[in-house]
Amino acid sequence: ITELHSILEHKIASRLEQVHRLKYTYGSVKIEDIKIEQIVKGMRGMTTQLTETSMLDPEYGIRFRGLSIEECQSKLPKKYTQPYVEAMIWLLLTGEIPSESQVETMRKELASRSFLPMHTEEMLNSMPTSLHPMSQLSMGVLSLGHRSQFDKLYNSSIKKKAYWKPMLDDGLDLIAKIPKIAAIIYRNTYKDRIVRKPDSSADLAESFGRMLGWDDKNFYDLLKLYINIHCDHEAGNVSAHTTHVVGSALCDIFKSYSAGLNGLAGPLHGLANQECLGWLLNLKENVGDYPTDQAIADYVKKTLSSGNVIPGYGHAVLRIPDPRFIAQLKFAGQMLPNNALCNLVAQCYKVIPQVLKEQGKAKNPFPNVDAHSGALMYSFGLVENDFYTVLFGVSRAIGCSVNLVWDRALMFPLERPDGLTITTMSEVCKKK
Ligand code: NMX
Ligand code: MLT
Repeated sequence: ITELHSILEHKIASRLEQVHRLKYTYGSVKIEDIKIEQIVKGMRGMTTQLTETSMLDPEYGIRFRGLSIEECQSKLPKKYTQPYVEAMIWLLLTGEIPSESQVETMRKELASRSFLPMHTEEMLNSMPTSLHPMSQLSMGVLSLGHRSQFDKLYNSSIKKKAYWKPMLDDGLDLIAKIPKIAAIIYRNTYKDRIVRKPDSSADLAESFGRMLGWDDKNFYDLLKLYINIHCDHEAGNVSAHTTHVVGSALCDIFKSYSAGLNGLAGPLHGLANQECLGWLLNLKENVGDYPTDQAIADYVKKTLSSGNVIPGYGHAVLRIPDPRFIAQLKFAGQMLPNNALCNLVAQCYKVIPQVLKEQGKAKNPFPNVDAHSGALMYSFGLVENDFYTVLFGVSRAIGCSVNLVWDRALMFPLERPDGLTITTMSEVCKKK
C-alpha cells in the first residue's frame, strides 16, 4: 500500500496545480448560465461539482476514469469472466490500470481490514428483522466511526494537505468491512443468523459471496459484475452527492457514507432495484412466463394509469439504454440463456420504451441499471428483494470513498450554495 500512497502523492500534486489554476487564473470564466427551471427541476443539467473518478455522458453512459464498462472488462485483471473489484478500486483511486501484483496488494490490504468491531456485530445482531435492511446498513456503517483515523488525526496537529491520508485509511476500512455488515444483515434477516468469516485467501467479491452463503463461482462472477458497474456514477447522483456534501463539513467517511446510504434507500434512486423485481414478479403473475408483447404493454399502461412510475426505467441524465443494463443483459444471455425471468426483462426492454414514448412524459424511456439487477440476483437464488439495495450500497461505498479521498486531497471547501425564497425569485423574474 506504500506504492499506492506514492502514486497518489504524485497525482495529487499535479491535480492540485490544475485546481489552483482553475481557482485563481480562470476563476471568473463562465461555463454555463443557470435557468430558473433548472433550480425548480432539481438542478438538472447544472454543472456544480469537480470529480475525478467517473463521468456520465447522456448519450454514451458511464466512463470510469475514461474507460467504458466494456473497456474495463477487457483491460482490468480478472478472474473467471469479470474484473476483480480490487482492480476497479485501484483504477478509481489512481486513474491507472493495475498490474496483477497491484491487485493482489489491494486484495491483501482489504482482507486484512475485513473484520468488524465487536460492538458493530452486537448492534446488528440486536436489530429487529422487520427493520429495512438499508436502515440496518446505514447504522452498521455509522457504528464503524469510533475508529476513524480521520477524526483522530483531525483533532491532532495534522495539516490540511495531509487530510487525504487518514481519509484513505478510513475509506479502505469502509470498503473492506461493508461486505461483512451486509452479510450479517442478510443472514440475520432471512436465514439462520450464522455468518461465515471473511475468507482472507479470496478476493472481495468471492469472500462476500461466501459470507452471504453461496458456494458458486458463477454467483461470485455476478457479484464482481454487479459491484463493478454500480460502484460510481459521476458526482451528482443522490448517494454520491450526499456523501460529498456531508464530507465537505469535514465529517469522517462513516458519517458521510451513512448519510449517502439513506439517500440510496429512496425508491427513485437505489431502492428502484427492489421495486423493479417486485413489479416484474407481479407482471409475471398477471401475464404468465411467456406473455405476448401486447400483454406486457397493457400491464405497463395499467401501472402508468394508476399514477406509478415504471421502476428501472428513465434517468435524470442518461438519454440512452443504460450501458450497465446492457452489461447485465449480456451476462444473463451468456450465463442464463433459458431463464424465464431474465428473458422477461429482455422482452420488457423491447416493449416498455415504446409505451413510455407514447405516454410522452419520461425524457428517457429506456431501462437503467435497476431494470436487470434484481432478476439476476433472483435467478441465482438471492430472492429477498428488500435486500437488493444493500448490494448497491456495498458497491457504491467504493465510489463514494474514493471521491472523499480526492475531495480532501484537493482541499475542496465546505459546500454551501445560496437559496432564494419563491417570492424573491418571482420578483427577480419580473425585473428581467
Ligand atoms: N415511469 C413513469 N413515468 C416516468 C418514468 C418512469 N420510469 N420516468 C420518468 N417519468 C415521468 C416523471 O415522473 C415525470 O412526471 P411528472 O412530470 O408528472 O412529474 C416526467 O416523466 C419527467 O421526468 P424526467 O425528467 O424524465 O425524469 P427525472 O429526471 O425527473 O427523474 C427518475 C428520473 C430516475 C427519478 C425517473 O425516471 C423515475 O422515477 N424512474 C423510475 C424509478 C427508477 O428507476 N429510479 C432508478 C434510477 C437509477 N438509480 O439507481 O438511481
Ligand atoms: C446511480 O447509479 O447513481 C443512478 O443511475 C442515479 C444517477 O446517476 O443519478
